[in-house]
Amino acid sequence: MKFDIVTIFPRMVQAGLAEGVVGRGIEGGLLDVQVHDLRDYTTDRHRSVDDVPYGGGPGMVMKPEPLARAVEDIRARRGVPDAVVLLTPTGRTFTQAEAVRMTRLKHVVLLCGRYEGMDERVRTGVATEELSIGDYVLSGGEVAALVVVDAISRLIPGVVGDEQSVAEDSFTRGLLDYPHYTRPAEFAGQRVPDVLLSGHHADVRRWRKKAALARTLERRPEMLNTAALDDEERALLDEIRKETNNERD
Ligand code: 6GU
Repeated sequence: MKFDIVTIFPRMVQAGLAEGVVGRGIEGGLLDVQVHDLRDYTTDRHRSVDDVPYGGGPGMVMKPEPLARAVEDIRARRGVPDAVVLLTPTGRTFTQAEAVRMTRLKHVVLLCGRYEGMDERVRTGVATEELSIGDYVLSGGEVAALVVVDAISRLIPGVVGDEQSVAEDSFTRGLLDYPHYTRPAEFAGQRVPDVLLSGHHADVRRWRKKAALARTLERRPEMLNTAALDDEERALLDEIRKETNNERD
């Protein structure tokens, strides 16, 4: 999959792409990611990417022309993208479902917003969609672009070594992940649950299912309204609800 990221902080983005799963995906040729310095698409002596807002008010606004030129250059040199995504806190929220949807795309351009905002004509004339990564404000879209590239990339077959671990992730199944343990069997006075040391695979599987459900009920109960639960999971959830009721009584 091909990504082009347009930013005023190319080194910040490059650093975030160099390590881990995304770094290996690039090295292995499964990901083709290019970072573009927005200032390379300016035409004035000061390489200006922002200007004062029409109508007055605080802060600066990102100029439309350098962004439009950057996308034009990417089209000419890298091909016509399937999506041009503006990263902004006013965008639609990026979720795991959105990441899954975007794995169908072959080429995505990511535009990193900065300052108080972006000239509205970037949204209407250059970008094809707008994404936010959550309900908080970042000082720019760079970290958000890295989040989007990471979440999509690890769903591409071969980018993460172990496909099974991706399939079992939190959110992929609509539930939070179960707790994980490794050696030692006792740490800081806390023992690993006996069932995990028992070697009974069916019991381990059931324990993990129940633990994932209990954790989801405790921390993100609204996820249980949309999770696709099988018969065993519904029965386990009833068990958990009875147990927590008994603890309260
Ligand atoms: Cl995409 N950009 C900025 N600046 N802040 C954000 C965001 C994006 N998503 C959440 N907060």
